[in-house]
Amino acid sequence: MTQNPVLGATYASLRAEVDVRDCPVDGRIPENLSGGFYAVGPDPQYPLAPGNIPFDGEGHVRVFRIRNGRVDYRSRYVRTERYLAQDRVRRSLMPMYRNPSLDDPSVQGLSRSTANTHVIQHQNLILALKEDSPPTALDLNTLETVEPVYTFGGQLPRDQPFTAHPKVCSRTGNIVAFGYEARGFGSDSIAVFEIDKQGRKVWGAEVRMPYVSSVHDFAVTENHIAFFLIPLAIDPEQMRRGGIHWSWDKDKKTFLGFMRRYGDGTDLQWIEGPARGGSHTLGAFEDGGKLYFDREVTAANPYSVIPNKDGAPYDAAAGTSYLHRLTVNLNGRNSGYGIEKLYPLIAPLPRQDDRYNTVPYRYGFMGCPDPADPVRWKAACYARVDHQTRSYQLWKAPATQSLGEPVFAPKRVDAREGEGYLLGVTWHLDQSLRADLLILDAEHLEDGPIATVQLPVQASPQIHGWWVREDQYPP
Ligand code: V55
Ligand code: FE
Repeated sequence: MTQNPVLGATYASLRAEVDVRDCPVDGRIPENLSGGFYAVGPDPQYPLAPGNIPFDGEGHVRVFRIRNGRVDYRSRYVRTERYLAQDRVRRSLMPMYRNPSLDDPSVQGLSRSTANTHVIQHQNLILALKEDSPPTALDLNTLETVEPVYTFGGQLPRDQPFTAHPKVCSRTGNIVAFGYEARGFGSDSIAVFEIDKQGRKVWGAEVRMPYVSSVHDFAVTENHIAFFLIPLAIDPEQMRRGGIHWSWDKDKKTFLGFMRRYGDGTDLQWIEGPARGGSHTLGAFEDGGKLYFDREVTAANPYSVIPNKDGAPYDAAAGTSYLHRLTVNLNGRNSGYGIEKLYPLIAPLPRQDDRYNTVPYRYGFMGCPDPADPVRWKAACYARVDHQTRSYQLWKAPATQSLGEPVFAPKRVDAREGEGYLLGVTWHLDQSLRADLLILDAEHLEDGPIATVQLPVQASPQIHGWWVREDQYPP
């Protein structure tokens, strides 16, 4: 899943569901840190079939619940329809990533979701997300699965995909989301929609993309939605041979698309650019008639586990991502889009203070290799970038530690942007991957962890995580 050995332990399979009450803490949990750090990753229920990829492991969710200076840890597999069917017969029934043609006949009509990519909170639920399917709803406190296919009470079609990277609108608190291949497997349709805090769908539009691409993430601003379409395209021929959904087709173009929020989608413009890759948005906003879309961008195929269509071997240097700022004019004509590299840090999983998902923002946080020796990934760092000064702060972990994607937790509901803590899991490469939760002061990363919460075991695998503030827990 990743070409580097330092972040690699993040994806090590575990299988065991774990409960630990009162984890030992080195240092002190800050008094103003209260809430839950949730995360999910693929943890294959049964061994992956030959040719399958780690993106297809079943989702395993975990939470560090922090309250009154104490930390309880819990992890549970997501009981998706797929998980439950496989559990009954004790074997894999959907053996290939996003290729239903090899499925066991007994699972026809069931959701193929692994729920393994991201988690967000909605009311008293954690929604575990996989971009090819609707969410799976888990109890916020217990992590027990309460609804394997969550449709917001029937407001979304049971077979409509839901992105793993919804945004929470900074002004309304609405969940802004989309689903691609929305009109069925392989369709070029994208459904874009918005759900308010009460769970009501308040807006929806449908648009089409120039070709069927993996639309992993997107950008939302006050009045606009933007997509970055990369040449990671559906490959029907490869699927007929029993392979995965995607291959990298270097002959396809990259497009930046933007449209009005709350419109009917007919204003969508796709602007063509040179072939680039990359998956994740850091932040986005509009200002003075321009839309700014900050994201990681690679020169070519970002994934070592996804084949190049022309059969070329994976090119690690071309697949390395850096933060870039993409710019378009919202009003005038666009003959292309602006693209500027922001920092020399390798940053495949950048995060912001999530209170700023749709508005101007200043800071980004990420795990990255030591910039003094980025290619060899000799050590992992947590970094904060500052767009105002175009500079960064770093904490470098010991070389025996791998770091997962961090989340930002504000010190108070109304704390300044970036005033808070950075939380991330570290796996000890020299202790059979035993893990700790690290808590750093987000304004002084270079000081290193102010508290280390110890697990007795390996943490379950992680792709993405989410912070739920204490005031966001229903009473
Ligand atoms: C990603 C991860 C996935 C997936 C598609 O990081 C894209 C990007 C864990 O699964 O299915
Ligand atoms: Fe992602």
